[in-house]
Amino acid sequence: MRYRLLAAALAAVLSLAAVAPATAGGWAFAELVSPVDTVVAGKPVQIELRVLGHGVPDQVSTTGSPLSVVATHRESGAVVKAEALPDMATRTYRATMTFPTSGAWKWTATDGGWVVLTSLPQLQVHADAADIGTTGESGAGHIVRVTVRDGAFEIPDTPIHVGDTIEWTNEGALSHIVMASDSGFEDVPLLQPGETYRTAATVAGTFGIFCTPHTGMVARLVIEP
Ligand SMILES: [Cu+2]
Repeated sequence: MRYRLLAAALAAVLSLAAVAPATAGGWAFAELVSPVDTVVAGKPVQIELRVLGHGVPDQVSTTGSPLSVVATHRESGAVVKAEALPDMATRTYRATMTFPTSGAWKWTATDGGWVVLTSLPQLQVHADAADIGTTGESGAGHIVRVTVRDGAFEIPDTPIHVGDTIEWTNEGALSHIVMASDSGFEDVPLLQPGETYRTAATVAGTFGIFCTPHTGMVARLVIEP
């Protein structure tokens, strides 16, 4: 009896450890204040970010350190970097960025400490202004539903193919992100409890996915041709 209680207590501690933040002393996610959706290649665009303590919307704050924003062109691997500087009055971070090439870019923001490496919604850069609004997602394939829980990703056994849509639903009590360092994988930005976000499977491969602050949240996602 005593042994069983001890085992249960140990299991509880282990499950807590699995979703414990990677950095001691708290952490925060970053997100865009408003969507960035009319970007033209070669034209500077203003980016505004904010940070959410533990992913909680009412804990918007800043330490005064700039955010490092890194964007990767998914097709070529070209990288654009910027420093988003804090504005203590609005508690937001601003940067001006220029994306040289049209197409899909994935990007992240972090201050290297408290604000953990956070994925932002995939950015579609257009070749010219006339092009905006004409390139919709294909959505030709199936919808594959993945459940995000506090501590784990539940990926269905059914194969995922290029052209499919992956629908991520956060059924946990915490906020999460889903990202991979590989540019072939379209990241999922900040997902609050109950929220759903759709990404497109556009590149075949095996991707190691993770949620930065929750070190136990890792999985392997296979996208077949
Ligand atoms: Cu998480």
